[in-house]
Amino acid sequence: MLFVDKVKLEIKAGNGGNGAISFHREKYVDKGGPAGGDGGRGGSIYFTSDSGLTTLLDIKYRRIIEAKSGENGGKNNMYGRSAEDIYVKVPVGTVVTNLDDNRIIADFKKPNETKLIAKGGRGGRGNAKFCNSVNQVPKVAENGEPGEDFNASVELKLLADVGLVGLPSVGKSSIISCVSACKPEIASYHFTTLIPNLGVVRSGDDSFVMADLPGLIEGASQGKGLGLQFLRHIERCKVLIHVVDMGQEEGRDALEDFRVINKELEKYKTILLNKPMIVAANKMDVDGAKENLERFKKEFKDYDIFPISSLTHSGLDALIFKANEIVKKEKESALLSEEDIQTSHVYKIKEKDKGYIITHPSLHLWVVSGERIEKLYRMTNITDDEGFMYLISVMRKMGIDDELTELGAVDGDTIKLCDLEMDYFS
Ligand SMILES: Nc1nc2c(ncn2[C@@H]2O[C@H](COP(=O)(O)OP(=O)(O)OP(=O)(O)O)[C@@H](O)[C@H]2O)c(=O)[nH]1
Ligand SMILES: [Mg+2]
Repeated sequence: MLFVDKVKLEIKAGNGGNGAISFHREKYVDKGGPAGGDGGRGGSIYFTSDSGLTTLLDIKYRRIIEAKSGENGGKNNMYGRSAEDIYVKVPVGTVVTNLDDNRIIADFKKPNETKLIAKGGRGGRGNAKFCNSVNQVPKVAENGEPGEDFNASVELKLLADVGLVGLPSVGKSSIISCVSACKPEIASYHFTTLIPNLGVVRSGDDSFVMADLPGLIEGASQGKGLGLQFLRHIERCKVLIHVVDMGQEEGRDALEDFRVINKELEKYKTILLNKPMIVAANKMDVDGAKENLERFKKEFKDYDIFPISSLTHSGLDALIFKANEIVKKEKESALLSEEDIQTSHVYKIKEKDKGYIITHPSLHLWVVSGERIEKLYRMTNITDDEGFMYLISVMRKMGIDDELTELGAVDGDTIKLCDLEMDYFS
């Protein structure tokens, strides 16, 4: 069974602080050295999977998750303070996709995994860092690197590992409410549960997803009651816990109940009956339950039977321990087949990225774009001549000048980089 919950929002990591341009001013020193400090790092955004959560409610109504920017660098080599990182808790089964390029950024399969979702920008270097043997008084500093910023879809995809099956009112919802944070409606009338409920169950260091399903009745495989619609979901569970009412307060017979449900499962698809099944003999607190259990055990010797009471909470640990054991085993064999598939992956060798692209949209116009060059531009403080010269020199080093000449750019042509327009001179 797949339960999907989806939230769309913007994720914005903090920008790096700008580097400072400043010089030492000391009374008896003629020309002080450069002393502009670096900007601080912008805050990053991390998600952590938490087995205590089962929904995306915590972030459902947020438009944006945003981290603060780093502080700007200061005089006297003062570093700007870095911003704090943000940690957001999400349930196991959460998948984060960058909607701008449709890339899956993170897929949380286990509890307590922490993954970087958006990286904060690096702080810009202050002018002290630009001092070298040629330029002793650099008037250039970097702006902070922008933090990653994108639209994301955060989806919760829970696949039930264990399904609770049984007749109405045998106590399926009561069990899930005892062993997980899921709190469905519980009542003495039949078909209290109309839609499946999912809960995350912890067992030692492991956790698995349990589904509380609507009750099945005789004829469910033919569409009677609510059964049919959900039988299909049971197919995807790894383990079934068949809940039987040993109290028999409704005048039913536990043995007969068990046969009826198994027959419906088999009629729907034999594969359902071939799934690992354990029996939860519920309502053991009721008078006469022990006698029924003895009869049941004699009749169904091949099954693992766990006497429990969701009223007194007895026997639940052993049941969950066993269910977890089987889930783990099933997951391991599923993992093996996943690995088989992965070996057939084709790995692409990444082409060496030169960091820019030149296009020539009209006669005297050349446009330079690309992630690396645009980032350099955004990070260079070009309000100052020296900053501008720095940008030009890096562009030259990257080979942009040579390539423009090769492509046929002539003196006086316009070179456009983001919102900056420059004249070309060879
Ligand atoms: N005495 C006793 N009563 C129980 C126990 N477990 C559940 N009940 C009662 O049995 C009734 C039905 O419980 P539910 O958990 O709603 O049963 P269900 O199997 O989810 O029922 P549907 O959703 O209708 O299929 C409720 O009145 C519960 O309080 C138990 O261990 N002992
Ligand atoms: Mg129920």
